[in-house]
Amino acid sequence: MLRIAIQTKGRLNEDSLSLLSDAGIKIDENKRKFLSIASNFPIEVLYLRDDDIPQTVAGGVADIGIVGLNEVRERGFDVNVLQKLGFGKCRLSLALPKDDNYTGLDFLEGKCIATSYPKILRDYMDSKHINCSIAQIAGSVEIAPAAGLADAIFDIVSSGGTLVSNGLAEVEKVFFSEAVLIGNPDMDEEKKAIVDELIFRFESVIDSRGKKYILMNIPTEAIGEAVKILPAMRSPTIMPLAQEGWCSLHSVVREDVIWDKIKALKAIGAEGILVLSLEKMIM
Ligand code: PRT
Ligand code: ZN
Repeated sequence: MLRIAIQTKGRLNEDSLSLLSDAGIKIDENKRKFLSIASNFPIEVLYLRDDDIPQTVAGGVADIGIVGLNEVRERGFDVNVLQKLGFGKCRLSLALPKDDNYTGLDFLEGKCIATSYPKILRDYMDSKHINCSIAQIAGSVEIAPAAGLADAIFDIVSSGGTLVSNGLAEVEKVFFSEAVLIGNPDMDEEKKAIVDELIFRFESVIDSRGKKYILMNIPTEAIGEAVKILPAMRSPTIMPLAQEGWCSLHSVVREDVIWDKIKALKAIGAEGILVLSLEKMIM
Protein backbone atom coordinates (compact mmCIF):
# COMPACT_ATOMS: atom_id res chain seq x y z
CA MET A 1 0.00 0.00 0.00
CA LEU A 2 1.32 3.38 -1.06
CA ARG A 3 0.48 6.61 0.77
CA ILE A 4 0.14 9.90 -1.14
CA ALA A 5 -0.05 13.27 0.61
CA ILE A 6 -2.15 15.97 -1.05
CA GLN A 7 -3.35 19.41 0.03
CA THR A 8 -6.44 19.33 2.29
CA LYS A 9 -7.86 22.50 0.80
CA GLY A 10 -6.47 25.33 -1.24
CA ARG A 11 -5.37 25.80 -4.80
CA LEU A 12 -3.95 22.34 -5.43
CA ASN A 13 -6.62 20.22 -3.74
CA GLU A 14 -9.18 20.01 -6.52
CA ASP A 15 -6.66 19.45 -9.33
CA SER A 16 -4.87 16.78 -7.28
CA LEU A 17 -8.13 14.90 -6.71
CA SER A 18 -9.12 15.26 -10.39
CA LEU A 19 -5.78 13.85 -11.47
CA LEU A 20 -6.25 10.80 -9.25
CA SER A 21 -9.81 10.39 -10.45
CA ASP A 22 -8.90 10.78 -14.16
CA ALA A 23 -6.19 8.17 -13.56
CA GLY A 24 -9.01 5.79 -12.64
CA ILE A 25 -8.42 5.85 -8.89
CA LYS A 26 -11.61 5.89 -6.84
CA ILE A 27 -11.43 7.77 -3.56
CA ASP A 28 -14.55 8.16 -1.51
CA GLU A 29 -14.63 11.92 -1.09
CA ASN A 30 -17.71 11.97 1.14
CA LYS A 31 -15.97 9.99 3.80
CA ARG A 32 -12.86 12.06 3.30
CA LYS A 33 -11.18 12.96 6.54
CA PHE A 34 -7.53 12.86 7.46
CA LEU A 35 -6.86 9.67 5.54
CA SER A 36 -8.89 7.82 2.90
CA ILE A 37 -8.25 4.59 1.04
CA ALA A 38 -8.83 4.06 -2.68
CA SER A 39 -11.22 1.22 -3.46
CA ASN A 40 -9.56 0.02 -6.68
CA PHE A 41 -5.83 0.86 -6.40
CA PRO A 42 -3.31 0.13 -3.61
CA ILE A 43 -3.10 3.73 -2.43
CA GLU A 44 -4.30 5.79 0.52
CA VAL A 45 -4.61 9.56 0.53
CA LEU A 46 -3.34 11.68 3.42
CA TYR A 47 -4.65 15.26 3.52
CA LEU A 48 -2.20 17.91 4.76
CA ARG A 49 -1.31 21.59 4.53
CA ASP A 50 0.95 22.08 1.55
CA ASP A 51 3.74 23.40 3.82
CA ASP A 52 3.96 20.01 5.54
CA ILE A 53 4.00 17.79 2.45
CA PRO A 54 7.76 17.87 1.60
CA GLN A 55 8.76 16.96 5.17
CA THR A 56 6.12 14.24 5.43
CA VAL A 57 7.43 12.62 2.23
CA ALA A 58 11.10 13.07 3.18
CA GLY A 59 10.44 11.41 6.55
CA GLY A 60 8.52 8.51 4.98
CA VAL A 61 5.19 9.20 6.73
CA ALA A 62 3.88 9.50 3.16
CA ASP A 63 5.68 7.81 0.25
CA ILE A 64 4.76 10.39 -2.36
CA GLY A 65 3.04 13.77 -2.45
CA ILE A 66 1.60 16.44 -4.70
CA VAL A 67 2.87 19.93 -3.90
CA GLY A 68 4.11 23.11 -5.58
CA LEU A 69 7.74 23.03 -6.67
CA ASN A 70 8.12 26.35 -4.80
CA GLU A 71 7.41 24.56 -1.49
CA VAL A 72 9.78 21.73 -2.36
CA ARG A 73 12.61 24.14 -3.09
CA GLU A 74 11.92 26.39 -0.10
CA ARG A 75 11.68 23.59 2.46
CA GLY A 76 14.83 21.91 1.17
CA PHE A 77 13.95 18.37 2.34
CA ASP A 78 15.45 15.33 0.69
CA VAL A 79 12.76 14.24 -1.79
CA ASN A 80 12.85 13.25 -5.45
CA VAL A 81 10.79 15.27 -7.93
CA LEU A 82 9.21 12.45 -9.96
CA GLN A 83 6.90 14.25 -12.37
CA LYS A 84 5.64 17.69 -13.35
CA LEU A 85 1.87 17.69 -13.21
CA GLY A 86 0.94 20.67 -15.39
CA PHE A 87 -1.31 22.54 -12.94
CA GLY A 88 -0.76 25.13 -10.17
CA LYS A 89 1.52 27.06 -12.47
CA CYS A 90 2.94 30.25 -11.04
CA ARG A 91 6.23 32.07 -10.58
CA LEU A 92 8.14 33.65 -7.75
CA SER A 93 8.93 37.22 -8.69
CA LEU A 94 10.48 40.36 -7.30
CA ALA A 95 8.10 43.32 -7.32
CA LEU A 96 8.47 46.97 -6.42
CA PRO A 97 6.16 49.97 -5.96
CA LYS A 98 5.27 50.83 -9.54
CA ASP A 99 6.71 54.35 -9.38
CA ASP A 100 10.17 53.17 -8.34
CA ASN A 101 12.68 53.62 -11.11
CA TYR A 102 14.00 50.04 -11.29
CA THR A 103 17.29 49.89 -13.13
CA GLY A 104 18.28 46.28 -12.55
CA LEU A 105 19.11 44.03 -9.59
CA ASP A 106 21.67 46.53 -8.24
CA PHE A 107 18.69 48.68 -7.34
CA LEU A 108 17.98 46.19 -4.53
CA GLU A 109 21.44 46.43 -2.95
CA GLY A 110 20.96 47.20 0.76
CA LYS A 111 17.17 47.15 0.45
CA CYS A 112 14.67 45.14 2.53
CA ILE A 113 12.55 42.53 0.73
CA ALA A 114 9.47 40.91 2.27
CA THR A 115 8.69 37.28 1.40
CA SER A 116 7.37 33.92 2.55
CA TYR A 117 10.17 32.28 0.56
CA PRO A 118 13.39 33.46 2.28
CA LYS A 119 15.52 30.50 1.20
CA ILE A 120 14.80 30.76 -2.53
CA LEU A 121 15.25 34.55 -2.34
CA ARG A 122 18.52 34.33 -0.41
CA ASP A 123 19.94 31.74 -2.82
CA TYR A 124 18.99 33.93 -5.78
CA MET A 125 20.37 37.17 -4.33
CA ASP A 126 23.59 35.41 -3.26
CA SER A 127 24.00 34.01 -6.77
CA LYS A 128 23.70 37.58 -8.10
CA HIS A 129 26.00 39.00 -5.37
CA ILE A 130 23.36 41.40 -4.09
CA ASN A 131 23.23 42.18 -0.36
CA CYS A 132 19.74 42.73 0.93
CA SER A 133 17.83 42.10 4.14
CA ILE A 134 14.88 39.73 4.10
CA ALA A 135 11.71 40.21 6.15
CA GLN A 136 9.93 36.88 6.46
CA ILE A 137 6.16 37.34 6.38
CA ALA A 138 3.62 34.51 6.46
CA GLY A 139 0.76 36.04 4.45
CA SER A 140 -0.31 39.16 2.51
CA VAL A 141 3.26 39.91 1.50
CA GLU A 142 1.96 42.31 -1.16
CA ILE A 143 0.95 44.93 1.43
CA ALA A 144 4.46 45.15 2.95
CA PRO A 145 5.80 48.08 0.87
CA ALA A 146 2.70 50.25 1.43
CA ALA A 147 2.81 49.38 5.14
CA GLY A 148 6.42 50.51 5.31
CA LEU A 149 7.66 47.03 6.22
CA ALA A 150 9.86 46.55 3.17
CA ASP A 151 11.09 48.21 -0.02
CA ALA A 152 10.19 45.31 -2.28
CA ILE A 153 8.49 41.93 -2.20
CA PHE A 154 9.30 38.46 -3.46
CA ASP A 155 6.08 36.52 -3.88
CA ILE A 156 4.02 34.12 -5.94
CA VAL A 157 2.54 35.64 -9.08
CA SER A 158 0.00 33.98 -11.31
CA SER A 159 -2.16 36.45 -13.27
CA GLY A 160 -0.36 39.46 -11.78
CA GLY A 161 -3.68 40.99 -10.66
CA THR A 162 -2.73 41.07 -6.97
CA LEU A 163 0.44 43.05 -7.73
CA VAL A 164 -1.42 45.57 -9.87
CA SER A 165 -4.14 46.11 -7.29
CA ASN A 166 -1.45 46.80 -4.67
CA GLY A 167 0.38 49.32 -6.85
CA LEU A 168 3.34 46.99 -7.47
CA ALA A 169 5.23 46.13 -10.64
CA GLU A 170 6.87 42.76 -11.32
CA VAL A 171 10.53 43.42 -12.10
CA GLU A 172 12.23 39.98 -12.06
CA LYS A 173 10.74 36.53 -12.64
CA VAL A 174 12.99 34.35 -10.52
CA PHE A 175 11.54 30.86 -10.16
CA PHE A 176 8.89 29.04 -12.21
CA SER A 177 6.73 26.57 -10.36
CA GLU A 178 3.94 24.08 -10.89
CA ALA A 179 2.51 21.16 -8.94
CA VAL A 180 4.88 18.21 -8.91
CA LEU A 181 4.78 14.62 -7.73
CA ILE A 182 7.50 14.10 -5.14
CA GLY A 183 8.73 10.80 -3.72
CA ASN A 184 10.66 9.49 -0.74
CA PRO A 185 14.12 8.48 -2.01
CA ASP A 186 14.09 5.14 -0.11
CA MET A 187 10.93 3.34 -1.25
CA ASP A 188 11.01 -0.46 -1.47
CA GLU A 189 10.57 -2.26 -4.80
CA GLU A 190 6.91 -2.99 -4.22
CA LYS A 191 6.11 0.68 -3.65
CA LYS A 192 8.28 1.76 -6.57
CA ALA A 193 6.24 -0.50 -8.87
CA ILE A 194 2.99 1.14 -7.72
CA VAL A 195 4.55 4.59 -8.21
CA ASP A 196 5.62 3.62 -11.75
CA GLU A 197 2.07 2.58 -12.60
CA LEU A 198 0.75 5.83 -11.14
CA ILE A 199 3.24 7.96 -13.09
CA PHE A 200 2.29 6.12 -16.29
CA ARG A 201 -1.40 6.83 -15.69
CA PHE A 202 -0.79 10.47 -14.75
CA GLU A 203 1.27 10.93 -17.91
CA SER A 204 -1.51 9.66 -20.15
CA VAL A 205 -4.00 11.98 -18.44
CA ILE A 206 -1.66 15.00 -18.59
CA ASP A 207 -0.79 14.34 -22.25
CA SER A 208 -4.44 14.29 -23.25
CA ARG A 209 -5.28 17.56 -21.47
CA GLY A 210 -5.75 20.57 -23.70
CA LYS A 211 -5.96 18.30 -26.75
CA LYS A 212 -8.81 17.34 -29.07
CA TYR A 213 -9.38 14.55 -31.54
CA ILE A 214 -10.24 15.95 -34.97
CA LEU A 215 -11.58 14.11 -38.02
CA MET A 216 -12.71 15.33 -41.42
CA ASN A 217 -13.18 14.47 -45.06
CA ILE A 218 -10.60 15.93 -47.37
CA PRO A 219 -9.83 15.78 -51.11
CA THR A 220 -6.98 13.26 -51.64
CA GLU A 221 -4.97 15.86 -53.51
CA ALA A 222 -4.97 18.14 -50.43
CA ILE A 223 -3.44 15.53 -48.10
CA GLY A 224 0.09 16.88 -48.42
CA GLU A 225 -1.07 20.31 -47.28
CA ALA A 226 -3.23 18.82 -44.51
CA VAL A 227 -0.28 16.89 -43.06
CA LYS A 228 1.66 20.15 -42.84
CA ILE A 229 -1.24 21.77 -40.97
CA LEU A 230 -1.74 18.81 -38.62
CA PRO A 231 1.52 17.28 -37.42
CA ALA A 232 0.44 14.38 -35.15
CA MET A 233 2.10 11.75 -32.93
CA ARG A 234 3.50 10.01 -36.01
CA SER A 235 1.45 11.50 -38.80
CA PRO A 236 -2.31 11.88 -39.24
CA THR A 237 -4.31 8.71 -39.96
CA ILE A 238 -5.67 8.77 -43.51
CA MET A 239 -8.34 6.39 -44.85
CA PRO A 240 -9.88 6.37 -48.33
CA LEU A 241 -13.60 7.12 -48.60
CA ALA A 242 -15.98 5.17 -50.84
CA GLN A 243 -16.24 8.26 -53.00
CA GLU A 244 -13.15 8.45 -55.20
CA GLY A 245 -10.80 11.38 -54.70
CA TRP A 246 -11.71 11.79 -51.02
CA CYS A 247 -10.16 10.60 -47.76
CA SER A 248 -11.00 10.67 -44.09
CA LEU A 249 -8.26 12.21 -41.99
CA HIS A 250 -7.90 11.82 -38.19
CA SER A 251 -5.49 13.59 -35.88
CA VAL A 252 -4.91 15.10 -32.44
CA VAL A 253 -4.71 18.87 -32.09
CA ARG A 254 -3.94 21.25 -29.24
CA GLU A 255 -7.12 22.99 -28.16
CA ASP A 256 -5.57 26.46 -28.13
CA VAL A 257 -4.84 26.31 -31.86
CA ILE A 258 -7.88 24.33 -32.99
CA TRP A 259 -9.78 27.22 -34.61
CA ASP A 260 -6.71 28.29 -36.58
CA LYS A 261 -6.25 24.71 -37.79
CA ILE A 262 -9.93 24.39 -38.76
CA LYS A 263 -9.72 27.61 -40.76
CA ALA A 264 -6.60 26.41 -42.58
CA LEU A 265 -8.15 22.97 -43.25
CA LYS A 266 -11.36 24.46 -44.62
CA ALA A 267 -9.27 26.63 -46.94
CA ILE A 268 -7.77 23.49 -48.53
CA GLY A 269 -11.18 21.83 -48.97
CA ALA A 270 -11.82 19.92 -45.71
CA GLU A 271 -15.49 19.10 -45.05
CA GLY A 272 -17.51 17.45 -42.30
CA ILE A 273 -15.02 18.38 -39.59
CA LEU A 274 -15.70 16.72 -36.21
CA VAL A 275 -13.89 17.69 -33.01
CA LEU A 276 -14.09 15.19 -30.15
CA SER A 277 -12.79 15.30 -26.61
CA LEU A 278 -9.88 13.10 -25.68
CA GLU A 279 -9.78 11.27 -22.38
CA LYS A 280 -6.41 9.55 -22.26
CA MET A 281 -3.43 9.41 -24.55
CA ILE A 282 -0.90 6.57 -24.31
CA MET A 283 2.27 7.53 -26.18
O1 PRT B 1 -3.56 25.92 3.67
P1 PRT B 1 -2.31 25.57 2.93
O2 PRT B 1 -1.05 25.91 3.69
O3 PRT B 1 -2.35 24.15 2.45
O4 PRT B 1 -2.34 26.45 1.58
P2 PRT B 1 -1.62 27.82 1.23
O5 PRT B 1 -2.57 28.92 1.53
O6 PRT B 1 -0.25 27.88 1.78
O7 PRT B 1 -1.41 27.65 -0.34
P3 PRT B 1 -2.39 27.92 -1.57
O8 PRT B 1 -3.51 26.94 -1.55
O9 PRT B 1 -2.72 29.37 -1.67
O10 PRT B 1 -1.37 27.59 -2.76
C1 PRT B 1 -0.84 26.31 -2.93
C2 PRT B 1 0.14 26.35 -4.09
O11 PRT B 1 -0.52 26.78 -5.28
C3 PRT B 1 1.30 27.31 -3.97
O12 PRT B 1 2.34 26.83 -3.15
C4 PRT B 1 1.74 27.44 -5.42
O13 PRT B 1 2.58 26.36 -5.77
C5 PRT B 1 0.43 27.30 -6.20
N1 PRT B 1 -0.09 28.58 -6.75
C6 PRT B 1 -0.42 28.78 -8.05
C7 PRT B 1 -0.35 29.72 -6.10
C8 PRT B 1 -0.84 30.64 -7.03
N2 PRT B 1 -0.89 30.02 -8.25
C9 PRT B 1 -1.20 31.98 -6.61
N3 PRT B 1 -1.64 32.79 -7.44
N4 PRT B 1 -0.24 30.06 -4.79
C10 PRT B 1 -0.58 31.30 -4.39
N5 PRT B 1 -1.04 32.26 -5.24
C11 PRT B 1 -1.38 33.60 -4.62
C12 PRT B 1 -0.33 34.66 -4.84
O14 PRT B 1 0.50 34.69 -3.71
C13 PRT B 1 -1.14 35.96 -4.91
O15 PRT B 1 -1.14 36.59 -3.65
O16 PRT B 1 -2.55 34.07 -5.16
C14 PRT B 1 -2.55 35.50 -5.19
C15 PRT B 1 -3.14 35.89 -6.53
O17 PRT B 1 -2.22 35.77 -7.58
P4 PRT B 1 -2.42 36.60 -8.95
O18 PRT B 1 -1.05 36.93 -9.48
O19 PRT B 1 -3.20 35.71 -9.88
O20 PRT B 1 -3.19 37.85 -8.60
ZN1 ZN C 1 0.70 26.65 2.90
